[in-house]
Amino acid sequence: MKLSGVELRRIRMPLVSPFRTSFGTDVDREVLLVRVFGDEAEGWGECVASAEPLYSAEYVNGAEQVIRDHLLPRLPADVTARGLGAAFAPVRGHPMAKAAVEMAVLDAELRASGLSYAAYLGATRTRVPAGVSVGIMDTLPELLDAVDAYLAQGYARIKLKIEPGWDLEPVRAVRERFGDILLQVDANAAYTRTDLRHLAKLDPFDLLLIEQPLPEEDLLGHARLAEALTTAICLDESIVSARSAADAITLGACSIVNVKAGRVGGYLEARRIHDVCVAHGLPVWCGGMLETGLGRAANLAFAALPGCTLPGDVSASDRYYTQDITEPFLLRDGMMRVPDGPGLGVEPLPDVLDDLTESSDTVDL
Ligand code: OSB
Ligand code: MG
Repeated sequence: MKLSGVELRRIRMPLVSPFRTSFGTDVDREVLLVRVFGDEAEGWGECVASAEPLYSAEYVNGAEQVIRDHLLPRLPADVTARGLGAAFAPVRGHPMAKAAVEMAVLDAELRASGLSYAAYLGATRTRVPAGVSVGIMDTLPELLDAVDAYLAQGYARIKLKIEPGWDLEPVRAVRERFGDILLQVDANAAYTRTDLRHLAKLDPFDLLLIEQPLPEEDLLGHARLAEALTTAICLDESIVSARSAADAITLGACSIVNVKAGRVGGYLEARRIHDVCVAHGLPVWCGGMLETGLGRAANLAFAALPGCTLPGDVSASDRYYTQDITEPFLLRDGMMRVPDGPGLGVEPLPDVLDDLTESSDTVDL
């Protein structure tokens, strides 16, 4: 497809409540949207980079600059999503920036051909179970109230964010109060190899998994932890490509993988990671980065792949935002519907988008 221009639009979305992790607290999301103008169709992409480089090295201002100065100039005259990997390969890193462009190009391509993201990726389900990620709270009663409300809404799985000082007690409290629910934890790399014996104290709570306990680079540490714990180790930040997934699996660093397209450079690489995991017999699940309805649509398509056998961080729009930029995604019987229209199957609501927009700039190609 030939592109005439690319719009880079910045919006600010207030979160319904502050979201605290081991690396920081978010009260809103500063989102970079990428809109490609193709001769056959338009397409939308969402960049999942946060305002600050705390989850990974990327951040939204940097991603915008990389897209403008280094990725858009490398777009070939005739663009295909499949060709972007090679076109962008000379630019080191910046997977979230690359993924946002790929998402928009793929959306345009699929809208033109009438195929949905789900069909293109190879999804096998029309609905997927929804998990919810619960931030660190000031007190245990607040946490129990939050979990209670999510369970009442029907969420199929609870993920507690943990950090040193907020781990055993919240897990114990949630287990004691709610019994035999699907429960897992996410440390966002807040521990070190010296915490091995402390983390083993999570074993009696029968968690589905512990996500990314150690730093991104510490594959060997995760492998040692996996030997010492009965709880399954799941990697998020450490898995940056299909190759790193294969290496982590071979090393025994994880037995479950969280896949986020933004973290790995796009949905095509995400699909390859899914396939590597399936080939090794590992369960996969779709992670989240507090996406708007655009990113959520694509994540739901991914979450419907056959290897995504655990509930993903694909919650309803109202878990994040009072007003989403698309028609809201709803939770029904603990499940989310997978969009089946062409491309992402959803579009931004123009008035809402304009209200939330802080800046917009169209780059002519
Ligand atoms: O580690 O999975 C994570 C949000 C922002 C950055 C990192 C993570 C998260 C979440 C929220 O856990 C997942 C979601 O519901 O989008
Ligand atoms: Mg995580």
